[in-house]
Amino acid sequence: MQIEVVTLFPALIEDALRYGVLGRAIERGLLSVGMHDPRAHTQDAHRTVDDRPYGGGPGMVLKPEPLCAAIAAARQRLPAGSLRIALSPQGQLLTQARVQQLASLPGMVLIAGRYEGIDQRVLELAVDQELSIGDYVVSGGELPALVLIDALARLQPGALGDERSSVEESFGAGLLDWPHYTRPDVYQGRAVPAVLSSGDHAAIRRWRATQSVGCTWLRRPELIGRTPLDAERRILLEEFLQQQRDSAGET
Ligand code: 9D3
Repeated sequence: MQIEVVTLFPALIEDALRYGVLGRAIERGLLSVGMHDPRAHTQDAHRTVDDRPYGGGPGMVLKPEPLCAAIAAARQRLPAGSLRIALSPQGQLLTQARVQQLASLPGMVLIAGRYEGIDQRVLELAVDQELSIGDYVVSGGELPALVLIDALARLQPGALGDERSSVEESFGAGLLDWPHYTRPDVYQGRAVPAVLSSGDHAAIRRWRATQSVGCTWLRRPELIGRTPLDAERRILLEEFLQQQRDSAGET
């Protein structure tokens, strides 16, 4: 997959691309990420990329000409069938389902805004969709673009190596992880659940599935409403809730 990012801060994105799963995916050639700075597409001596908003108010708006020129340059490097996506607080919410859809594209231009936002005509003329990473405010589209790039990198075949398959991730999708433990066996008086050192792999799988569905019910009940539980998971949830009632009775 090929991604071209349009940003006023290419170094911010490039530095983050060197680490972890993302860095390895790029090293292995599973993903290629290029940068396009609208400032390189300005014509004036001051290399102006922003201007005051029509109608007044605080902040500045990204000017259409340099931004569109950068988008056009980015697009020239991409195969047919690629999409232009702007990161914007007004965009549709990024979900794992959306990441999976986008992962099948040959490439995309990601447009990261700064200041108060992007001139509406650019969004209408040169952008296919707008995406937000959630209902909170960050200072620009660069971190949201990195979030999307990272999520896409994990889905490229070969990116995760042995660590964990993305099939496993999408299988578990919709539920939270179970709790994880490593040595020592007892830490500050708290022991690791005995089942995890029992060597009984069927019991371990069952404990993890129970914890996964139970913790999701307690912390993120709305996730369970979204993907109804199969019969096995309903039984595991009943078991989890019964264990909860039992241990509440002891205290
Ligand atoms: C929504 C707040 N805006 C009106 C007061 C001002 C504003 C704040 C931050 C306008 C743009 C930005 C920069 N944010 C992004 O470009 C952005 C973003 C975000 O802030 N939250 C979640 N997802 C995204 S994607 C791009």
